[in-house]
Amino acid sequence: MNNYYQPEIETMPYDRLRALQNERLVKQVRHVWENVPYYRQKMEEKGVAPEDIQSVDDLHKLPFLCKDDLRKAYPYGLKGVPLSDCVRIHSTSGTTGKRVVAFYTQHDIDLWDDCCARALVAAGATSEDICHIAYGFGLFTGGAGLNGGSHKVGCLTLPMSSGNTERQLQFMTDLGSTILCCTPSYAAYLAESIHEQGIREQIKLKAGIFGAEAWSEDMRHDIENKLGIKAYDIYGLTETSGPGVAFECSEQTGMHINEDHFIAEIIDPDTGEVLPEGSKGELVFTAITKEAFPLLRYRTRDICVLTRKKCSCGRTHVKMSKPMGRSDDMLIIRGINVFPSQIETVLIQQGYPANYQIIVDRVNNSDTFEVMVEMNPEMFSDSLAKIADAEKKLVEALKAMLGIAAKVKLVAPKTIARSEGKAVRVIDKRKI
Ligand code: DLL
Repeated sequence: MNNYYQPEIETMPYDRLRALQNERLVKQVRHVWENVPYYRQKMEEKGVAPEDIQSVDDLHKLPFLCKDDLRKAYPYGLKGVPLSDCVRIHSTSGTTGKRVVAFYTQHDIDLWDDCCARALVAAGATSEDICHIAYGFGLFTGGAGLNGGSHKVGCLTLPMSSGNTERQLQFMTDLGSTILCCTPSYAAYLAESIHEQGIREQIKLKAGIFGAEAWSEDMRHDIENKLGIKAYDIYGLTETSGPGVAFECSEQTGMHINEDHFIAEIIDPDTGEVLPEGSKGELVFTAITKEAFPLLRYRTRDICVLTRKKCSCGRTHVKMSKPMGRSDDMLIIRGINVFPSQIETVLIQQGYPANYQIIVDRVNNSDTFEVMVEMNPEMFSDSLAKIADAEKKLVEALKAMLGIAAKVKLVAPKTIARSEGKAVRVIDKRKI
């Protein structure tokens, strides 16, 4: 039982943890230098050689990597091993044109599964549990990551994937699922459906592991009350394997970062300067054990705070706060990454002026997504039916680009407020 709690690593004293990180970092920098010409060139441009990196204290000497580098190096430019050693890829959701593609060796998958297993164990999972995974399976990392973790813990694993709520509820009640893994918005939706159908008494859930998008403490309490469970946060990104980079423990005051695999830094997003512990800034990760996609100093764009305050659970790994926002303009709507530039591309392709506004809100714990678009002056005299038709076409084009549905409203020319400085393209009313 609980055989994936790894106290020798998870409660390791700080000095031993640092020694382990130093050793792994030196080895990883050498691996990247020898096998990733794209990053080697970045190091050369900065005048850094592998010998300059002897410990975590030298990390700041290395160049950053950001999403743009990943797009430039797409698809193979940041791969650290021959393709024949890779066993899988995953990819980010809904980005423009080139997606981010991450590669995995079998060893990478094993370590990733370990990280997810730790998250499950921290939420109370044992081999007695029935783990219901309603994150998407496929290119998205959510389903595969928690699936691997659940196997390691020895839970009976239900690889449900997302959607088909009726089937989710049927299995949940018939098989007696005890742990639910999905996005917080889907958890809230499932909770609503359970209430509507009056089947709360037939549900045996005790814990939920929810992540991949921002969610508030209010939302946590709402889900916990409706489902009678404890709801735990989990964090990760495709570029660093997927979920399980960090996870909540029983204290529920931040997520422990798996520091034996990832070194975390907080930087000033404008200057790149490394900030002291406790400062709010952009989270940067260096993966020190990944073989196939070994990213060094990857800028996540997530804004948060790190703390090493003693945790009552006994784990010593640093804790990150819930992400408080992003330092780029990416929105996460119903779990899908959306960039305003994608919407602009669709509008221009369809012959509209780039005068638009995106309005995102959260109603009954579910994201609403509306795009207001100024019509062309010549459309202004069109019949209502013609305008409705044009709106429908835009809805379809946006769905094809983003992978999620938006409500589209065509408005009269010059009705969207102009700004003297940067245009206000996004109104995000969600309270997070
Ligand atoms: O969302 C991986 C994941 C799957 C995490 C399942 C947790 C559970 P991406 O699609 O690459 O990967 O999106 C990564 O999602 O940079 C954050 O902005 C956001 N994000 C992930 N987890 C959380 C969380 C997965 N717990 C991006 N809270 C990240 C807030 C989160 N935002």
